[in-house]
Amino acid sequence: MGKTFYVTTPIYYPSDNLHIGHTYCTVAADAIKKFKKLQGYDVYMVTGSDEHGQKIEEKAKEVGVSPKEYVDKIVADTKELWSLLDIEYDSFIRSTDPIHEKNVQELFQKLYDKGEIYKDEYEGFYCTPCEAFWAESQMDKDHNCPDCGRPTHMAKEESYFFRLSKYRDALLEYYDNHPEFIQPEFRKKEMINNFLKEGLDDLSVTRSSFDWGVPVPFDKDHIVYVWIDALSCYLSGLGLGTEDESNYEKFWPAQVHLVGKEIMRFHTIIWPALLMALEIPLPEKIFGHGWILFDDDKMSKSKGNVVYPEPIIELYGVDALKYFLLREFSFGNDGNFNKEKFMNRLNSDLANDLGNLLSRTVSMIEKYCNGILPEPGESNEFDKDLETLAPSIWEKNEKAMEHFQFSVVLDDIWKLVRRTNKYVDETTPWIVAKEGDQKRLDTIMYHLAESLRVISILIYPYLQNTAKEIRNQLGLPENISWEDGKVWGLSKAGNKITKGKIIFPRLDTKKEMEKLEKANTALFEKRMKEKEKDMNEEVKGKDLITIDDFDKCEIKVALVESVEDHPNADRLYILHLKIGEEKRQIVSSIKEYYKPEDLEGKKILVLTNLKPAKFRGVESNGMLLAAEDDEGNLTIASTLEDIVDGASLG
Ligand code: ME8
Repeated sequence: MGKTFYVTTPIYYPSDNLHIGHTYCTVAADAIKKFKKLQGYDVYMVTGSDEHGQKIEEKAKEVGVSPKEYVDKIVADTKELWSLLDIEYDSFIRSTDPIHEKNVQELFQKLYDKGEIYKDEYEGFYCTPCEAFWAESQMDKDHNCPDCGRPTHMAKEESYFFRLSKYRDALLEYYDNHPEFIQPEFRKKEMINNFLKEGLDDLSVTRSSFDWGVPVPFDKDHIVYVWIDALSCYLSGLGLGTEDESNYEKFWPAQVHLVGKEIMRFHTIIWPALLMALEIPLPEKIFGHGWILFDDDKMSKSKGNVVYPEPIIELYGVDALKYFLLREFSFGNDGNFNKEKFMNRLNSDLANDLGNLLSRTVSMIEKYCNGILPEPGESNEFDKDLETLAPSIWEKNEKAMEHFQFSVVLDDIWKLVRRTNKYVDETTPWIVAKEGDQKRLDTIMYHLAESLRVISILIYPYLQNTAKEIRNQLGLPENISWEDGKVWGLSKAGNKITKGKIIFPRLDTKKEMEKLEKANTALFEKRMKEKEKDMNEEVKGKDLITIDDFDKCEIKVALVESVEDHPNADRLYILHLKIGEEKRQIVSSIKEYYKPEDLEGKKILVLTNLKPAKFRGVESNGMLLAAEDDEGNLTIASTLEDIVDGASLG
């Protein structure tokens, strides 16, 4: 069996459309998948959606749809986004997938049967968005959640508890024996100092205050804590519990879970402890990356600073976004998103360096060699320099990718891109052409094309489309082999070179920044409006009644036998009615519209099962029906043809 590699993204909450921060992690996981695949690994990638929990339940309630309906739309948008970005995931696990819900129940039952879970009562500070209880000692003086920084509130509930406390020493020992388990290294220190040093409390692993979750199999009043539900998606995503568990057997344990820094605690403490309790092997590595900030602040809808990936992709392409995300930020640390930085990267690295290198190479080969890749002649020192540099990059790339240092990887590749551009300036082919030295010209052209061939292999995991386009223009086969990037001289003389599109046009930074801002705001507003529309439909829905509601009203035809003035009110009449066998009186404010003789002997419609009420001391038993327009004209409702009093409406 070949080498396997299992990589996961977090299982995102579909509480809102995903933004550039979520895209970051998924693009990184995808780059790892493509890189490892190129290296010959059998790779499996799981992503998905974490659909249960109070936060989603509340969001759905806000717009008046069921939680499942609410998440379905966002999950569809998410899948579309991943497809737009050519994300090669193998499985998209939804925590509402029935097979996953079954797995959660079975894992929970197993923990309970083993005595790892027990029932007790919990009182403490609760963070609704994180669905976590916190001890006083873990919070700041304002009782804000140590994970997300939002306020907590006091909550008390009966709960099942996982014996997390008993795993503290085992975890520390595991970290010692597996120094690469938590990456980057400084995150391990954070986990130990912030959580493990003081000792661990047992973990509340059920909720009874809301319903949207997987029920505890033996106690239907409780649902399973959303984090057990979410984390075990990494197992369900491999097909655990299905008829064919071969992928689970083949790929578990994972080589790496990529997660944002704020969920490291769940992945480096709770998840391994649960796996230890379940006697399931632990993942090899948890990598905690930093946040993409916006002007040093966390992106959030309420702050209105959310950056969506879709407009960037639409305006500048998938590869521009991927390049920026992976090159600009150092993967383990926080970084600032800034449109100007984005435009600058695009102009300098993509348009000026790579785009320019491709277009001038292809143009020159067309001009000097009739669009056919020539046979190179003898190499001089400049040529030799390139011949050694190009195939040396892979080694650096492999090293940097051991720690997922995408920015280092791309920086090294761009050293080759720039070196090759410099090679053009050094070798001055236009002068060589003037001198008529075709052999030298052939050698230079070959070196340029060959360097681009190597570049096309190196960039493939990060910039797949660009790699393909370069290969296309150079007449290279679509198939890419990592090994081919280690060797100089594999381009075949005689290849047809075809000038294609400009891969990255130069942009007017100022104009484009405005354009991007506008497109992002438009999408933000569109999404807000869609939500409002859902809400309005819900409000309208509230005004509608069912036939059962209508059936509750008893409306009958009544004969007005006599009408008298109310003794204590100028505007009221007392109407004496006969409704079949029954006699009753109602008080009505129609005095200004009708004289008693207009009404006496007439048949009108009356709501007869209305609770009796007193008007200025006189009892009214029912209500006559009348229509009134905006100008205050009023007419009493009656039937079209005559019908016996006591007849029911319906
Ligand atoms: O935490 N910068 O889901 P989530 C970088 N359902 N990354 C960001 C980011 C930003 N500004 N914002 C979000 C959850 N992310 C749980 C996970 S896993 C078993 C359950 C990324 O939708 C980052 O990877 O809140 C973070 O960890 C993830 O989105 C959180 O997504």
